[in-house]
Amino acid sequence: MWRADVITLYPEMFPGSSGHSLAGKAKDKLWSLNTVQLRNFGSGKHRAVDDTPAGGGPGMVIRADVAAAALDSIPNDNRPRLIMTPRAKPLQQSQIRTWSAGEGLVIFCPRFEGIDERIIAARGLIPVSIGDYVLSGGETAALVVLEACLRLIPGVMGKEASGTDESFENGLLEYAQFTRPADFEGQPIPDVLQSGNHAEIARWRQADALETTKRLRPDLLEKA
Ligand code: 6GU
Repeated sequence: MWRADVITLYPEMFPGSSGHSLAGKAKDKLWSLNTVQLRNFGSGKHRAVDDTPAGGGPGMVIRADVAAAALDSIPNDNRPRLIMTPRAKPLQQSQIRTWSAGEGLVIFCPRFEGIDERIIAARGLIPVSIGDYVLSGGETAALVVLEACLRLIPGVMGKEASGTDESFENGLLEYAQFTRPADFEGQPIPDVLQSGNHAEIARWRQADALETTKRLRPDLLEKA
């Protein structure tokens, strides 16, 4: 069973979106989730998990020793251990495929101004960002990683959706979709999609995917 351990000050944010829809139905059958309350590893009477930044400046920083204690409480198997932070390369679908095909993930969710940098080398953590903007904490980003991985676990999605005919899987954005009514407020469904000619439909979809990618994400084409 694919297993996620999430270290957080807000365990009530989990399973969140992963507890709904198809991933939710598969929970505890095809995958499992364990949350670890970082506060339980805090120091002193107040179980402090953070301290002031070395060198000064605003906010607070999570202590490396507290984070290490929380990480060391989780079975040390071969799962990748991620740390959610905007100080990382943005996540790619190819990486999600790899993680989804493995045994699971351990995900550390920082809060405050971040976490003592030394924890990354000390515990072999992989820094992961979900894009170029700033969130208040790692939890929503961890939910994004989970949702992207879970839908690729065999059996989580119905067989009508294989997860392979999708945006990014072939280096392009996905083609546009339509359904009834045939005319929506004066906008018709493209004729070819109603022709029943599967070769022509496949050609139209390939062209649409290419045109949309060129228009919105030319960077993807340069990479391909
Ligand atoms: Cl992983 N964490 C935070 N706090 N902000 C982010 C992010 C992660 N990815 C993009 N912005």
